[in-house]
Amino acid sequence: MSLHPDRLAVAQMGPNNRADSRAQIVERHIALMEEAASAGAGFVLFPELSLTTFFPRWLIEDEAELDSFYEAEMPNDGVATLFSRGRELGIGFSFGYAELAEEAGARHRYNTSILVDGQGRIAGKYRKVHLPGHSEPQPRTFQHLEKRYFEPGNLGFPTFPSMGRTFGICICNDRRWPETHRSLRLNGADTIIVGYNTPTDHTGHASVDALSLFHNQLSLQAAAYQNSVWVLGAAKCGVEDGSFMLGQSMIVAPSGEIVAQARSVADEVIVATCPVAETVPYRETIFSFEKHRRPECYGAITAPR
Ligand code: CDT
Repeated sequence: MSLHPDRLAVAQMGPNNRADSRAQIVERHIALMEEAASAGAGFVLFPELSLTTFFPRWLIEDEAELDSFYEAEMPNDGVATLFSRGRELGIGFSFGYAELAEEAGARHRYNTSILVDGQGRIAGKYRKVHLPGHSEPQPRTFQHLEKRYFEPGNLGFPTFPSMGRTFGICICNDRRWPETHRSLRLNGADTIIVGYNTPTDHTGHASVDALSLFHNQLSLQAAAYQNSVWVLGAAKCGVEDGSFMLGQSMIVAPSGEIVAQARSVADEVIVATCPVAETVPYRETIFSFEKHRRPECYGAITAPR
């Protein structure tokens, strides 16, 4: 099978219900990875928290039960087959997971995503900076307790040269902030990858909820155009444990145009040819957002709140 480094895939995932076993979920990753490889893709992106259900929708007070959603090491036995199949196929991949880290003798919880190259080596790691939701339960059917279950990422916005391009990773809510994408681009990214779990009933305003799909598309297209980068978005979607999450996974060119988009809210692979060279004209035109920036005027952006 000949995989091309310019061919990139997004593996949108349907729901991971709480009753699904890790083995079943990893099997689905492998089936999607194989489909991406048979379409010639050298890299495939999976969603945020792709190994579990989106557990921040519940208040979980039992520490051991909460721990069961986290990975204390990566890779681990539960994902070994995914890493070995990626190595066999020579395909790189990225997926999100809940990370339980030991730092300076203390336990820390992060919403994390890693980049793995075609040889199965971890080439990069990112911890979500913009955590949405709340830390205390609210009077609502589904919670969004990311602020309770995760600490804000402490790795900044690093980028990772790998597989012939420079990847920048962000996670879900991060995609709504122009600062995320600008930081990644200024740090050298030509390709931004973002996995997400976006419930469509969470803002508290029906008129805002009604525009969930539009805002997803707007964020990804603006990020691509305003930073002259490729953007890949991978949803975990459909009805997961009773909560509906939007799909609309897509690949966006540096022009801001959508070049591939999922049509379902289930497991689905989309693929596009994404040459890094296509970022160049957008960096070189009269509109070059890099060359003509005026950071001396942007102090308000980085001033403490
Ligand atoms: N997972 C995640 O970050 N979801 C958010 C929705 C939060 S609504 C409180 C998102 O930006 O899609």
